[in-house]
Amino acid sequence: MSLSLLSRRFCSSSAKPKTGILMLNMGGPANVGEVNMFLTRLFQDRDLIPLGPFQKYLGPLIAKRRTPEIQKKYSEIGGGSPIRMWTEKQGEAMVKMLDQISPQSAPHKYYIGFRYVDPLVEDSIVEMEKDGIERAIAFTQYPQYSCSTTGSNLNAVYRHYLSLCKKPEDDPFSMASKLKWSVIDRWPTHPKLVRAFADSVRECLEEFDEDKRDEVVILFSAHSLPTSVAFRGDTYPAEVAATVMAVMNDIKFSNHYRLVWQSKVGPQTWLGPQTDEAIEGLAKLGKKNIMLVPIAFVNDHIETLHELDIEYMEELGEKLDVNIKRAKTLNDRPVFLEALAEIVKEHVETGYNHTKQLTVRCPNCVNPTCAAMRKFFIPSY
Ligand code: GF9
Ligand code: FES
Repeated sequence: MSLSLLSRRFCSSSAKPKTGILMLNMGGPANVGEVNMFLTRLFQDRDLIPLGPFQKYLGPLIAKRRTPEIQKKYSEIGGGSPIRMWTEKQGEAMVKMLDQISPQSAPHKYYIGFRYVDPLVEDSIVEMEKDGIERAIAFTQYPQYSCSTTGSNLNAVYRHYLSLCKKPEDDPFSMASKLKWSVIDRWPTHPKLVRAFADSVRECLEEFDEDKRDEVVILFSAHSLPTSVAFRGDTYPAEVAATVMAVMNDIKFSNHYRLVWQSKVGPQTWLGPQTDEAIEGLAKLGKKNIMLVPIAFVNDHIETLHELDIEYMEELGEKLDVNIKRAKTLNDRPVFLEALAEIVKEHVETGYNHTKQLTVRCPNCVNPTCAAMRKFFIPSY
C-alpha cells in the first residue's frame, strides 16, 4: 500500500485535516523480531533510565542480554504486543466522534507517536507537517503523568524540533511555527475514564460466586516506579491513587481494596507492596477471592496478558489455592472511547494548552531536558 493510502486510513474524513492528535505511548514490539529494537531504544532512553555517558553503547548491550527472555514472554501471549491495534481502533473512534462533537476543530486526524517502535513520535510529526495540520495536540495515552512515561514522550517531541535546528540562532519553538502545539498531559480522574474502570470492576465482580462477592479484595495494580523516581517528586503515585479513589467512589466502596505495584526489575528499591507479594499476604490472611485491576495502562499489554494473567492468576493462584480474576482492560470499551473524544473536546474548548501541573518540574529533577521541553510547550515557562 502506498504511504498516502496508508495515512488516509487514519483520517476521519476525506477533507484536509485541520487538527492532528498525536497519541503518545511507549509502544510495544509487534512481533518477536521487533523485541531487540524495542529494548535497545528503551535502554537508550535517558529520560527513563539514565545510564551515564556510555548509554549509547550500554543500551544495546543490555537489550541484547534481555532479548531472549522477553521474546519468550511475547511468544506466550500470541507473538506480539496488541498496543498498535488497540491504539488504531481508539484513534479511529475518537476522531469520528470529535468531528461530530467538536466542529470548531474539525476535521480531525489521529497519529500514533510511540517512543520505542514504529510509528515513532519523530516520524509521525513529519507526517503531520506534510499533511498541513494547523493545530497539533500531543495527547498522552497514560492517564497518570510520570516523567518516565509521558515526560519521555514529550521530551521526544521537543528533541525532534531541536534536531531541525541548524544555525545557532535557530530555536526548537520557531522550527514548529507551522504547527500550533498543545498538550493533554494527564487525565487521571476524567469522569468517563473513571466510569469505564468502574464498569469493568462491576462486570468482574459479577463473575465471582454471589456468596463470595462481598469478600472479594480488589487489588488495583499499577506499574511500579523506582523509589528514587518517586522521591524526586514524580506525580505518578499520587495520580494513580486519585484514579483508584475515584473508581472506588463510583462503586460506592462496596469492597476492600489496595493499590499495589507490579513489574519491578533490577536491584533498586521500588514502590510497594508488590502485586505478587500482596496476593501471598492476603492468602495468608484467609482472603481467597481477589480481583486484579490494571489501573495505569488502558490497553492490554505484556504486563496484563503475561504478568497478571499467566504469572499471577494462573501460576500463583493455583499454587496458593486463591481464586483470582482480572478486570478487563479498557481497550475498545465504548465509554472509554467517548472519554478520549471528550478529553480532546474539553481541551480545545477550555483553551488551556496544558495543565497547570506541567508548569513545575519535580522538586528534585536533575534532567535538563525536562526544562527545555517545557520551554517548547509553555511559552511563559
Ligand atoms: C512506568 C507506567 C509504566 C531505572 C532506574 C534508574 C525509571 C524505570 C520505570 C517504569 C511508569 C508508569 C512504566 C528506571 C527509572 N523508571 N522504570 N520508570 N515506569 N526504571 O524512572 Cl504505566
Ligand atoms: Fe520530573 Fe524532570 S524528572 S521534571
